[in-house]
Amino acid sequence: MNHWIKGASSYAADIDGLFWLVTALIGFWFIVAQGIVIYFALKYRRKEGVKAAYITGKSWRELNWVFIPVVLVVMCDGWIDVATASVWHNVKETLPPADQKVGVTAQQWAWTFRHEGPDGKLGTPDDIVTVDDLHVVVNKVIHVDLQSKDVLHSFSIPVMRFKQDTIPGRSITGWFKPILPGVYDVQCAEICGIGHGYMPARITVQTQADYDAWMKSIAAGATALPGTPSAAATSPAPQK
Ligand SMILES: [Cu+2]
Repeated sequence: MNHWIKGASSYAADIDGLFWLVTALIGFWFIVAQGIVIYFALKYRRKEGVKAAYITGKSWRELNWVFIPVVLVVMCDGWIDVATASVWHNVKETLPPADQKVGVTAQQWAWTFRHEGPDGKLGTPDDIVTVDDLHVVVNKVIHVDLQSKDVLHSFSIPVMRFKQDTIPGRSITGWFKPILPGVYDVQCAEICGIGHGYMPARITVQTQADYDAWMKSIAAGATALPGTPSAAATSPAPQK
């Protein structure tokens, strides 16, 4: 997976592991099922002088063509469930303490990001507010407080393997820990209107020193959106 989309968060490798497990199991059964269909289609094709037989499917020998694959596939399903449980728990059901909090507001068709200002708190007048330009510090646990102004959007950072819907009227907190500095794509992953394809953003993962320098460079021109304190500061409940 890393060959196509870098894994840049602490849990990216776990998500990729699940992706490959599911792909391998589904791929295996796809090849087996298609192979059997093609084999039988050729083996029992129309032949001169051979009459077609009517198969009732009542004998155990015939029923086993259904039951045995069902049991095997359900076992594979259980395998996926067990492998998924711990990753899901880690990514979606736990919320490690935040090193940095970011407010994310989606709207048709842009992302507004609110960064903690010099006071280290979110939802205060010194917040650094940007549009389509998110900055975070590498190797820090980032809490994102997701809100939407209008319709459903989905906040997706493919390299972080992070994706979470934003829902009008709700405040949803998610987390990721970036481990690779760089500039990466942020996408809306939910059709949200005619401009859906035009709401790309970027995330810059940088060292603390670079982040501080960036903060300083834009602090002079920064503005805070009035009257909308972020819920990230007050509601740490993880969302499933
Ligand atoms: Cu959108």
